[in-house]
Amino acid sequence: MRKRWLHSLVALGTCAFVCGVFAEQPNIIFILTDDLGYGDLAVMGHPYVQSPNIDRLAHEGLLLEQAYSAGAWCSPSRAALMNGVYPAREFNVNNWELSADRPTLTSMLKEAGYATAHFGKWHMGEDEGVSPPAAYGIDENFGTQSTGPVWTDEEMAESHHRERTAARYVDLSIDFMTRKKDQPFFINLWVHNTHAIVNPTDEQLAVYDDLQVSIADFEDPLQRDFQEFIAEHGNVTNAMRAFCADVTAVDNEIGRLLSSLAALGLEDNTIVVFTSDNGPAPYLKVGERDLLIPRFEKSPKLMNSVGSAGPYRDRKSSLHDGGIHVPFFVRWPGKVPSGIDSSTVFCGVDLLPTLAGLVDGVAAPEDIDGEGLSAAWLGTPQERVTPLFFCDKPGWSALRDGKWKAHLQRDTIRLYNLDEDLSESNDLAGAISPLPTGFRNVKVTMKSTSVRLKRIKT
Ligand SMILES: [Ca+2]
Repeated sequence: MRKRWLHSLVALGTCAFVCGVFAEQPNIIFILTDDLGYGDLAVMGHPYVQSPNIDRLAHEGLLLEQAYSAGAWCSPSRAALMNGVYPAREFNVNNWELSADRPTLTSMLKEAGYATAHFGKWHMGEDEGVSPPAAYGIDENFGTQSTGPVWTDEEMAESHHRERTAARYVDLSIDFMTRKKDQPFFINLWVHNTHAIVNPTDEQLAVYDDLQVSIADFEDPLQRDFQEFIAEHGNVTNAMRAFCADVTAVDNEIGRLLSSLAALGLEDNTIVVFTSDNGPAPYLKVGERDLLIPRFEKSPKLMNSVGSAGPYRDRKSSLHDGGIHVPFFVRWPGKVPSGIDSSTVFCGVDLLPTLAGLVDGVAAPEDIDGEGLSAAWLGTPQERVTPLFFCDKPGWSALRDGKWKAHLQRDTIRLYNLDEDLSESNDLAGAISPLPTGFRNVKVTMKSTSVRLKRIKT
């Protein structure tokens, strides 16, 4: 695991501003996967997955090793990417609607002259009367879990529908950038892979016909998960074949997108960002099957995920790193140096202000939580001004400040040193007194924000 062959970051970016590289507005393609874990790509150390196209993005661009989603599950994470605000501050957990009162990445870019599109899963408001993606400055959109336009019921009933969606979204993206190539454009390509149901076609599955899983190939936290999985299902190989096939399927589609980008002559002036909205999904045990929603009832095993959080503890819905620490790559040839930045702590809330720092005529709102980290993208690692805060449901919040990560659950505080304890297994809260600077008021800080979220919920 973690046998990465990327070389270390070499700072090349010092002339970026001086040389006037922003004279022409860059296009931006933002690829968001769904429930893809930190360890679920070959470049991130997965022992079986074949992901050559996404890996190429990482190799040609910058890999931010300390990158987080702002939420531990889909909706809050996505809202934060769009408006740069912590989910705990104002995300409406009653109807999952993205705030219509704030500027978003797309509305700001549209105002700056960009053609804007969203293709794929939305999941920031789909109830009747909720604002559609078009209300957020998006010129063209198509996908799911919004007030439209979306797939028809007939299309969704087709065999392996979910496994064919990425191809449609990439078709739409290619068509959009072909028509808009003479003006700056922004595309949200938010695919469904690798969210359950993971049910690849025979053709997609054939890549992994010969795969046999050895759980010793994975980090300790996942070995324990797999032992439980095997105890219930007999083996983990079939589920792993399906999961790997789902990653490779979307990788093929991303390869097709990148080839078209190059064929259009747009590769050098396009920022491509790749990440995931949260960690790998948990698998359901026998006693939890009553939680299955109707669409999974016929195939409960397909609800399960064998995605990998690498060395990190827990999975989706957890504020341990396994739920929120995600793969994150940025490619911008000639501007963003290739390599690994292992020190800059980046979060989904930072995407809007960071991109604002790379596009002329766009200024991030002052009252957001994200920090502009464009200098890190251009080759100079940055320290955050404020600690990262996580809270997307009542009763559990977390802070990350440098190497320290603190959790507050109910009245209990736990503290971990991530430099020495990636799996957050050695609680130092009782051993260190006083707490490190920045955490002395941690209870007050986290509780006050948690209380705000609780009020929204009720
Ligand atoms: Ca998700």
